[in-house]
Amino acid sequence: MHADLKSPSSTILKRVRETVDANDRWRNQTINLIASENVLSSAARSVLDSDLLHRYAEGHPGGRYYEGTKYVDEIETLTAETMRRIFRAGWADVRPISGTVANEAVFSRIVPQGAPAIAHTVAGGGHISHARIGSLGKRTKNILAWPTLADGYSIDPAAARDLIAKEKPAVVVLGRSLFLFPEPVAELREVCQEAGTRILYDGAHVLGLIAAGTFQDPLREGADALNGSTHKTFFGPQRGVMLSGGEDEAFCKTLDKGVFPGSSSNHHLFSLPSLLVSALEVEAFGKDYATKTIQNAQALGGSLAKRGFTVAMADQGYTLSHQVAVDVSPFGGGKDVSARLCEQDIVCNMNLLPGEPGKMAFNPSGIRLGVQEMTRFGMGADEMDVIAELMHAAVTAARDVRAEVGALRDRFEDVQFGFTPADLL
Ligand code: DSN
Repeated sequence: MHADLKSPSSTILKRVRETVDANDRWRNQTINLIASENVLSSAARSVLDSDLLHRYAEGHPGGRYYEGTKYVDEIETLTAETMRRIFRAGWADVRPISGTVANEAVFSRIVPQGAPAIAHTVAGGGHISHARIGSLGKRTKNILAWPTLADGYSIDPAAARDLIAKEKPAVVVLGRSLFLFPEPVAELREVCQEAGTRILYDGAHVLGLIAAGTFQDPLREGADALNGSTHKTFFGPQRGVMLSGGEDEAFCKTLDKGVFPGSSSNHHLFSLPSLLVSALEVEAFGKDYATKTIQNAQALGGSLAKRGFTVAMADQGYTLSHQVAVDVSPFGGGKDVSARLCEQDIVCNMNLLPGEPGKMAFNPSGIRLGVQEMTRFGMGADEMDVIAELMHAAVTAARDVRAEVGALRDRFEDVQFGFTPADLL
């Protein structure tokens, strides 16, 4: 049936197609440095559009509340098995539909109302779900900030141990959104055990690096639970995952209840096969990809510094992850600079710098850059240097760089480190 060609709905329908196509065309011409995003392989994309878009599957394979789930049961079982294998985890739940939903599932079950907790502040790079105004804040407002060293970024392990021993928090949250260096999980393990404190490691940003063994190994170092989103350095579709060692069955059962019925019912089945394909890609290509991603982040930091930018944590080599943070206050601050870069087709976000007060969140000094997507398109250190040059030209308004950005992207159009649809046949 065709809509009346003069009706408002027909105009809007046409606009839906136009905007989606325009976004596709534009994003293919941009250098995307948003640190929380990535792109799917052609194989992982090819299984997104299926009948599973329409279906429900509450509970677990073998214990569903709906009939008709025999095929999704198989996919879900294989996905959980693959995740357990990749992370050497005794227990995995692949049902959370995002990292925040995974966090909600943990907080809702292990944090008694009003109990003390320790997490990074948003100014300290923490995620909004760890904050008083976020998911953890629904359980408790008694959220203490991690004490930091003079660099304003690193947790002070001695002061942190004292704080845990004194407050005996229900949970401590490690992992952040501005995530440059590993967290001191091993250093805090013993005091947490003595205090009856659970360690939640939010590995959303660095999940692909953890999978590859190139960052840190939270479950071996002492984290009780490892949560993450599956679409940043772990380059799958937009979902979440919860992992645990599995030795403490009662704890895993508690987490399981936190996912269903605690924080989700159906779990967006259409993207589960895509997660399985992506997880198998992480297993096959993840080490090479993660190694190159970290090298590229360090190269971008060096190339920006060479051009006069102040890159955060320079004395510690800028980063051991996919991210770098840059002080752009001499060029007008993070809000203005990120907007100017976007006008030139270089996409990133404004960000508080380590040590900067939270009240500056809407006009911070910094920008956060993530190289994980450009690395997946096959870029290396030479391209990082070109990106630094284009950013410098854009930020100093030396010239319009959109044509150069587009030309660079034209050379890197195909997603690497993945399978093709033919590999699924
Ligand atoms: N806040 C997002 C980020 O780090 O970009 C993730 O949820």
